Amino acid sequence: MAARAELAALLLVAVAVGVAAGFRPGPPPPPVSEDTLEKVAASLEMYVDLLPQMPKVLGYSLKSGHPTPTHLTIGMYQKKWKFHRDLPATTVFVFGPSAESATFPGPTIEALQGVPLWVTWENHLPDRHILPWDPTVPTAIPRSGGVPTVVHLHGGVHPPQSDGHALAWFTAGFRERGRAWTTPTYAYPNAQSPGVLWYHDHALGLTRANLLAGLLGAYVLRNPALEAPLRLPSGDAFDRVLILADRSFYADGSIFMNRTGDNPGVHPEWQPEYFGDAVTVNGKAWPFLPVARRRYRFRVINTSNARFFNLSLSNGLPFHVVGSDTSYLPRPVAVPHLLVAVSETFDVVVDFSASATPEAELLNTAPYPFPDGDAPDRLNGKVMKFVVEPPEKVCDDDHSRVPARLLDYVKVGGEEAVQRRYIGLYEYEDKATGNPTHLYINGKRMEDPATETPRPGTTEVWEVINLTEDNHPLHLHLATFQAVRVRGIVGLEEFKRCMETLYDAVRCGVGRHAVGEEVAVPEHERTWKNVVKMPPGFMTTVVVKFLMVETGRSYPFDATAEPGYVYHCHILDHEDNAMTRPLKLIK
Ligand SMILES: *[C@@H]1O[C@H](CO)[C@@H](O)[C@H](O)[C@H]1NC(C)=O
Ligand SMILES: *[C@@H]1O[C@H](CO)[C@@H](O)[C@H](O)[C@H]1NC(C)=O
Ligand SMILES: *[C@@H]1O[C@H](CO)[C@@H](O)[C@H](O)[C@H]1NC(C)=O
Ligand SMILES: CC(=O)N[C@H]1CO[C@H](CO)[C@@H](O)[C@@H]1O
Ligand SMILES: [Cu+2]
Repeated sequence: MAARAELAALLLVAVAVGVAAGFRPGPPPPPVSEDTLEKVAASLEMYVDLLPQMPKVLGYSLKSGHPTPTHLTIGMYQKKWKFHRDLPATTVFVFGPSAESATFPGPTIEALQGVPLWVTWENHLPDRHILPWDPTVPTAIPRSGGVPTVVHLHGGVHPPQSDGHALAWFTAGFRERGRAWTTPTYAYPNAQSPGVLWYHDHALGLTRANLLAGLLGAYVLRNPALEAPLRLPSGDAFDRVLILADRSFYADGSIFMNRTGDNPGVHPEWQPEYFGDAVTVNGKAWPFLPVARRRYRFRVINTSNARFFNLSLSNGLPFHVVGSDTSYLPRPVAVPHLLVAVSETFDVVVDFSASATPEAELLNTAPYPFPDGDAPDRLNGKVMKFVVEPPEKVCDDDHSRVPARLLDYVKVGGEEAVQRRYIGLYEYEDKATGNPTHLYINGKRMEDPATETPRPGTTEVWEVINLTEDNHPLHLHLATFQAVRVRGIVGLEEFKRCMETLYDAVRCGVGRHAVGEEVAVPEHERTWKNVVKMPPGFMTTVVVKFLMVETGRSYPFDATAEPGYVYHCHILDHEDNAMTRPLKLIK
């Protein structure tokens, strides 16, 4: 098979480069079994650590009360972090204004719509990685050691030079730089509407390891003039970011990442999906938060490598979803449970005044891998606990509300689309083991020339066809998009065989095949998103806007500059190997 021969050649090159480059693995880990890892997680008593509030860094300065643009320097440091009262401190890679103040997750950057922010991201990481990585997946491998990193602001609408292209990586002191590197200082115009974004590492082939190590943090964009009239719960105590991440730990506190690939002959270390036994929120395993009998706003960000969360509250309180990814919904939608894909975010209000119980556990029921994998167990089926004040302490100074209407953006439309593209998601298996070896989009590698080349200011329709067994959360940089139709594929085997030969949806008769069962897009996902879940065996039609959805106008910067953007699956283990393609806007 051509793809296989090509892959083998690629691997040989990667291994040769790795060896020649003095590829430095971390120190060998102690041997460990799945049982031991589960025991470590099970030994951690739930709900003993208070949910941390990450430090806030202002992305603007207040000169005589007037917000003005500012320039921040945020570094990446190796340090120790306590994930649980009873777990020894863990070595992590984390963001912070200084080594002392760096946290897991990093500080929450608060920016204002219309006030640009510059950030110089500095790499202060040591020569060796604390986690395994695999030189046989396309990877940034510096000649002189060090940990390559580059920062992507997820959900950000910003110029390509500031997008954190996978090949714009750099090592400590900018000693070595990837070939797409252009600048140490990133510009965030903050022209887009208010919402929750998050920043994280995006280095070629290392994203899964760098995020597992802790290189991630929240970025909240606000617009008081627009948002204050909504009267959603506000202020640091009542408007909180919840960053979910699953991790497995060795008994000595170190983060566990399996060093043995499922197909060690092909990829000695790469595994198709990372699932941790412990669920952490804001850097603590199963924390608790005392809450008053009033409304709270939670901005839930799923930063797990591969775990989906199907969240619900044990006392039956609903989530009033007010936004998803970086956009508000037109009106709130109350749901009893919330399915959060990797890197997807939901902005919800919970009203604890209605709680019939003194406690509310945040539970997870999503199978892993999603949707056909194992059911969550007594460990990863729990996320955190809210401890509700007694009923006699009803809070009468809660002036917040769940408003009837939120914010509006340009209509989804779709008729104005200038281009229809078919995007096929493929997984390749090792014939002998049946285990996945790699995943591609449209059968193409990341380094193959860009085929998705939209023009700024336009709308396109993308038909995303899942030919694998997983649900892949697709993420586009720069653009926002939303699913308008999810249709089953009939005659799947025939269609799949054809697609794996021709890689051409039209010639494979997509019109005949994508006529199956139609699944409704949930109401709370009908807004401008930057991650859309792509269920397997379905063709999902998405309308993609390469423009500002607030105004319908094109971008206030040159989106066609080098090095361009990317789009990819946000299961990090897939993204790294190599479900990623360039997204190059053209004039
Ligand atoms: C690591 O992966 C290998 C290969 O899939 C597997 O046999 C082993 O059980 C895994 N180890 C743990 C601790 O999960
Ligand atoms: C999420 O869990 C609830 C039960 O808590 C279940 O009814 C629902 O079907 C689940 N959603 C998905 C998408 O699996
Ligand atoms: C986070 O997203 C990843 C990828 O979609 C998914 O595998 C994981 O389950 C999600 N976790 C949460 C907490 O939503
Ligand atoms: C869960 C699901 O529907 N998975 C499907 C994804 O697509 C592949 C091939 O198209 C099917 O085999 C899976 O069943
Ligand atoms: Cu994927």
